[in-house]
Amino acid sequence: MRRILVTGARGQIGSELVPALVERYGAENIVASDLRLVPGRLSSEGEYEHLDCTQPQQILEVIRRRDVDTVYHLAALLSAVAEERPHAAWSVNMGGLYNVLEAARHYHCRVFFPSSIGAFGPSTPRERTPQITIQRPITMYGVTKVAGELLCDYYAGRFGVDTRGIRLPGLISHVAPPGGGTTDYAVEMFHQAVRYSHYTCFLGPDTCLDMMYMPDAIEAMIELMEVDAARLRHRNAYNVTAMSITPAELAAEIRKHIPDFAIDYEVDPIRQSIANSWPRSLDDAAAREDWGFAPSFDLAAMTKDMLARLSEKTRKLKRD
Ligand code: NAD
Ligand code: AKB
Repeated sequence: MRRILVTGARGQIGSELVPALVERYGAENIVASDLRLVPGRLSSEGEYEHLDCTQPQQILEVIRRRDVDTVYHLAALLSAVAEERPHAAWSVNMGGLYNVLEAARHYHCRVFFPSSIGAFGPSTPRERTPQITIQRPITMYGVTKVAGELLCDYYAGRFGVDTRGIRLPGLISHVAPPGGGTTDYAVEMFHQAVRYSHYTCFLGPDTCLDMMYMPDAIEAMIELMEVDAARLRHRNAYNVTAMSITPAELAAEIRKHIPDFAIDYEVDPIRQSIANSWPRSLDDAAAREDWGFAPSFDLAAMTKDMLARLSEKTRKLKRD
């Protein structure tokens, strides 16, 4: 049985990863942690620790005291926030990862590291971006993701730490809001469509980016950490994707369910330039071949499910 620590657990991914881990391994084996204080703990959340990943002693202490053998290291600043606060992004994204890897080396833990499509840059082939290719990102977020991939590989090769990672696309979800990324538009569009039948998008209509529905991302993270290491030709990190879509295509899909949904565009030059430097579609053949990655939700299935769940949430709020 594993004892798992999740850092950054109050964020968009952690809010769904922690309950999934609790369901699979039992609440007594999961320790959620974040910089954010939690007012009350839910049984679906396992144990909770207030933990700042930039503080090495805190990580060491929690891992020792909780007898942790696996860390899902989610704490980070996302692309748009990182561009606004590059120094803080370096400190949290690189400093935090270094501290986690050092603690993992000391206590023989396995580490999951989520890289991103942000680990690529404008000189990367943008269509069907290969698993191994040019990685020269032009954002601080991307710099920390490439350096993070390399650092994880280094700890695996040099110290034998079992590090594994995936390059996640933009994640679409309905449980927790996204934390300040370039792909946040997709989540915002759903919320605004359900509430107001209208959305003003900060990326242009034809900006094509990879996306994935959260249940597929959670499944992929858990699967990758469970697979026999001998099957992994790559460690940090595997390309994964479920759909490559533009804001206009997402709006058209939403309109199939909400016919009066309207979208207009007020392009934010910073986030648009970040998006323009990222791939339009990833080649995830290596993940499919090595550990059986196979997402269940395409654009149509994801849209149907998102709208159903958000509508239910809205009805519940009105009732309460
Ligand atoms: P998020 O911004 O929603 O959550 C990050 C969490 O980290 C927050 O709860 C925040 O309080 C916490 N945090 C910030 N600084 C911290 C610190 N010093 N110590 C401890 N916790 C701290 O992010 P997310 O979307 O859940 O992403 C998690 C990871 O997945 C990140 O590494 C991100 O780069 C990566 N990722 C996310 C996406 C996506 O679309 N959500 C896509 C690709 C990669
Ligand atoms: C962001 O937009 O910053 C994230 C990501 C794709 O890494 N959602």
